[in-house]
Amino acid sequence: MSSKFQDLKDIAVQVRKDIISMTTAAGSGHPGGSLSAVEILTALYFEKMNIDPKKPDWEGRDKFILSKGHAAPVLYSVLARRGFFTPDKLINLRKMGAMLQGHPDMKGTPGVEMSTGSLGQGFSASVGMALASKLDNRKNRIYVLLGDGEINEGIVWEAAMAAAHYKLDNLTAFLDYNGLQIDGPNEEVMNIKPVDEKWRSFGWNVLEIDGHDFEAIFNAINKAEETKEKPTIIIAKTVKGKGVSFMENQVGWHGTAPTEEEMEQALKELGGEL
Ligand SMILES: Cc1ncc(C[n+]2csc(CCOP(=O)(O)OP(=O)(O)O)c2C)c(N)n1
Ligand SMILES: [Mg+2]
Repeated sequence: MSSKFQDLKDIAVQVRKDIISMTTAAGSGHPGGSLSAVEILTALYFEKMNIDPKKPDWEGRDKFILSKGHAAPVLYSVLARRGFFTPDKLINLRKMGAMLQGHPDMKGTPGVEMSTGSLGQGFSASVGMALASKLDNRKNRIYVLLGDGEINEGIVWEAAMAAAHYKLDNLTAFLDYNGLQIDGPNEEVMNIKPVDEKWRSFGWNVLEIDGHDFEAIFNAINKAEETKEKPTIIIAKTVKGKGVSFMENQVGWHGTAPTEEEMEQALKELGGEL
């Protein structure tokens, strides 16, 4: 089978398989919100971002911050498959003393730009990074991924206000709009609607896309790059647990690892020879 973006689609299958295998081996972790973000991270790391896996600290690099740090498995898989470290490390997720801890650690893992997990803080840090790049006249871009439950945090809105105030057009945020958070739908836990109007009123350029469609993701990233004087948020409609039938849109898969049998079913469904 071949189509536009077929290589990226193949990588996305591999990343989904990694997420399932890693969390099963760990016996814990967050598959649902990792699976919903696969296409966004794949597009950034394999196509869009100006990065060098052999020089993770190169000054001119673009940066990605996983503000919803619990989705660490998707970040680790993409970093490994892109060459920041070898994929054999993935299976040691969450093991005592291993490099890949439950939430990203910027001091322990090549390619991790910010330690995250306390919701809202990574976004705030990304705003600081974008401001620093502007002040230093660097041409790099800063990308950040927020969860839709995450934006319940007050710190998010303080940072959003600052990003607009400082006209941080080098900052592109993604909202992983999967409709669910830790223990229920957003509407029940803390309603975020109308989410587009909220960001617009904070001074952001707002785009809305299907977060599993590579073409839509690239178009939106390019539009963000062309937008001057404003940061952009790409509200990406996604499915929590995407790709595994029994995980899709199920809140229970937020922070639960698959059993061996569930892993086998999931890997079979994902298919492919990868
Ligand atoms: C400050 C803070 N409060 C609470 C938590 C616990 N927590 C972890 S994930 C999560 C829900 C996040 O939902 P969402 O952002 O929608 O994530 P996704 O659906 O993408 O997995 C919560 C409340 C946390 N990590 N940090
Ligand atoms: Mg969510």
